[in-house]
Amino acid sequence: MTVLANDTFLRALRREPTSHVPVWLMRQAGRYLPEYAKLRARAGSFMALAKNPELAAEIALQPLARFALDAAILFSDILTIPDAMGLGLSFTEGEGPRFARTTVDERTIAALSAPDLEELRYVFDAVRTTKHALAGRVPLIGFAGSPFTLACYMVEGGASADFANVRTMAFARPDLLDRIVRINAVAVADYLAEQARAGADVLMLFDTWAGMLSPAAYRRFSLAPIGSVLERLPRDVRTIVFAKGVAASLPALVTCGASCIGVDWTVDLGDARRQYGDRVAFQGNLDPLALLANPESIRRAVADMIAAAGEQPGYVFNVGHGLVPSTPPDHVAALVDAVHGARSSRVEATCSERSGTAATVDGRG
Ligand code: 1CP
Repeated sequence: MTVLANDTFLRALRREPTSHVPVWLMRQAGRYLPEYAKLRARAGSFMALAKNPELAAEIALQPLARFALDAAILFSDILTIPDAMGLGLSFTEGEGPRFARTTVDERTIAALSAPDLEELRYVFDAVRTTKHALAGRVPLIGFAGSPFTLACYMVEGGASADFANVRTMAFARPDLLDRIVRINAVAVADYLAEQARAGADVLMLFDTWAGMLSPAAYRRFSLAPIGSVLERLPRDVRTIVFAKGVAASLPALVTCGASCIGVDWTVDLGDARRQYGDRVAFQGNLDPLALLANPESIRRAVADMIAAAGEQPGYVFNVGHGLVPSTPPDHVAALVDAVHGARSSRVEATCSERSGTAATVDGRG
């Protein structure tokens, strides 16, 4: 039984009072850290890092050595699943991901199936190694792409400014897109459940391209498959769904079944918390570009955000999308300190009686 030294993040996901606002940052391990760039250069490719459990664990812990973050995230990528489906993933320097094969027509889509989890064993090994290296310091987040966001890359064959092919498919052959997201939902659920078995404390879905769809198409091709993923996960594991570009669909999103909703900076956090804060926890939602401004503006932005979030339990500070590569590490330090400095005195009294209680992974539900 693993005892967590700091379970503030899990408490916030359970909407329990916390002694400080927990904070972690999407893409906290990555290209803005010189120590990452060094390892990346030595390994030669992103996949060489992701497929090596020791290196993946080392990278996941790099930001924790610098900043007092309240959670670690597995070092991997959302595209591991389509790779294991046989689409042939590679990452080209500066250009992002590329698939050798796409799923665009009747034949390739008919041939598609959920991957053998054995093909993804390196991910579960990375979870186990990272969990061990953390030694109970903070919880570990396991993750996957949402069925729809994965479909975007599978149909397009890589990154895209507009994902024109998948958006066209939603009209021309909705039956084919339904099949892709249905298969992805099974794959993602099995993959996340296995990450939980390997030691992940929290499971997160990244729906980065949700905003490519109309509200009705979003419900059909993204939210419904997310619902079926969440239904298949073990009941005792907390879940986060991050969705970008769907502020208008928030009323539907909060009913998806996740413990926590991650929102981008176009969502009014105060409104969201007032309307839905008694039902789900929220995570977000500072524009990651705020971190390129000076530390004084960062501190002001943090104070404003925490004021907007209000005092109701169930809030996790984060950015509204991943940190950009040009983020100065010093600015991340200023942000984390500002989050931890805020509000801590006000709720201390509520939590002091609990502080002696050791949290266990078993008690995370
Ligand atoms: O060149 C390199 O070193 C590779 C850059 C890189 C890194 C550091 C990629 C390629 N992936 C990752 C790690 C990663 N990706 C993590 C773990 C690190 C952390 O968060 O600390 C996570 C959670 C992801 C998730 C991810 N990958 C998403 C969802 C989150 C988001 O940012 O929207 C998406 C869309 C991807 C696809 C992907 N992988 C890599 C790149 C450059 C991209 C984006 C491609 C695009 O622009 O469409």
